[in-house]
Amino acid sequence: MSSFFSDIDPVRFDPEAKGLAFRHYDPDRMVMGKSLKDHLRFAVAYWHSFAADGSDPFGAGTFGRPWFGDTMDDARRKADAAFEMFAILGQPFFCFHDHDVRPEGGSLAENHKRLNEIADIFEGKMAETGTKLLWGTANLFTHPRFMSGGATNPDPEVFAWSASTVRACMEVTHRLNGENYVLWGGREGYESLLNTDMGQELEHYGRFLSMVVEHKHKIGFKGQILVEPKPQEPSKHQYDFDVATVYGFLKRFGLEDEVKVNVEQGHAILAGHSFEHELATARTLGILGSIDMNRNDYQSGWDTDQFPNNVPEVALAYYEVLRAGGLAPGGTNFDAKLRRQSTDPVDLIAAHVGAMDVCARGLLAAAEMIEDDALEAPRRERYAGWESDEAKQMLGSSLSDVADRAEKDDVNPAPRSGRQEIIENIVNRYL
Ligand code: XUL
Ligand code: CO
Repeated sequence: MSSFFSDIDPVRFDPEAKGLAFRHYDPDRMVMGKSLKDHLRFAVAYWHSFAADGSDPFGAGTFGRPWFGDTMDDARRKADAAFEMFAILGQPFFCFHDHDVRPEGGSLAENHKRLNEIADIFEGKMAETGTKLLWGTANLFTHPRFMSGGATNPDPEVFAWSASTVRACMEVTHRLNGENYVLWGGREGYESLLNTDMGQELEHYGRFLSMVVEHKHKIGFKGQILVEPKPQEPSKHQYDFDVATVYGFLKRFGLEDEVKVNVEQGHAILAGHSFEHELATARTLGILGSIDMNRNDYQSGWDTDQFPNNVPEVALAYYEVLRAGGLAPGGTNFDAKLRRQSTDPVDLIAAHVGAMDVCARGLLAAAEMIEDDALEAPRRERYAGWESDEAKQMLGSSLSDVADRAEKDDVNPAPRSGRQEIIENIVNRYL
């Protein structure tokens, strides 16, 4: 067993504690008929916590973990450290890409063999500890073969390689009882329109996603298939730009009842939206699947993947989640990484503990607003005019019928306040 976190005790809920403790996240606390643990369904992202090395475009890695290397022994040591951390945090879910958990082999067959060997280890540790898999995914973006995309690569052999990789990852996710399978198309997009056939790439992408859905049914995988929108980075333009774009794409290929979205805070900000806008869009369209919780820096303009620490923002995000009926079978995956100067084991634990507390505070505030009808009462009042039969009838009639009625009654509506500041003041009482 790895002793990477050996001097760190399991973290408990203790609002009065001086050291490392949950001050707000009491997993068993009941809110709106469910425990906080079941509402939030926290997951650790294997890539950021155990594979990231702290490098940035200007500097080398700073983390120097004892499992860094490209042998299967390193991969086993990494798995030991990961499950050690899950125990300290109270057995959250976890998420992984194939590339995070096993070293790259020289062929598809070798990659799949290695992935399955690590999955055997995960299977044993999951049965022992109770940690579950929120989702699995394939990394179709790091290796140079994917530099022009996976499913949208101009080279059909890369399309084929991607199909084999995704099939292996889906089947491992299924074997580990993963509750979702995610596709994030970081390289499914373009660098330059000058050398890109966008129409053909979109066709291929649609077909690829349809194949994934067909395979899900073929193997009896009951989890959700999720696409994770992001507008750019690493590609200049990604086809899954934001939730609305993904919905249009799903409609086009007839997949809107089969595929949902995994919405990430930082990606929403990169797309020029707020997190709650993206969540509200997904809720309204009926495709909210899961969330990647993190925080983007508002000045830098790139995807910084910091741990969340802004309670007002997180509260509005969970407000949308609760309005959508909750996250399950999705969850709250911390797609977040340590700053490169945070090099100690305890930094990794503290980052998750703080983030779990921030999410708990946000969810508690959101639940209270819902239970008090604090936002829905004024919202209902604002739209109350639409409750009348006359108003409802308009929606079933023609433009001329509505226009004739407006002219006959000589309607002349007076502006009514939207009361934004009053409602913002109401929200502030809950934070
Ligand atoms: C990249 C990102 C990915 C996905 C999984 O920005 O968010 O880590 O969550 O591939
Ligand atoms: Co993500």
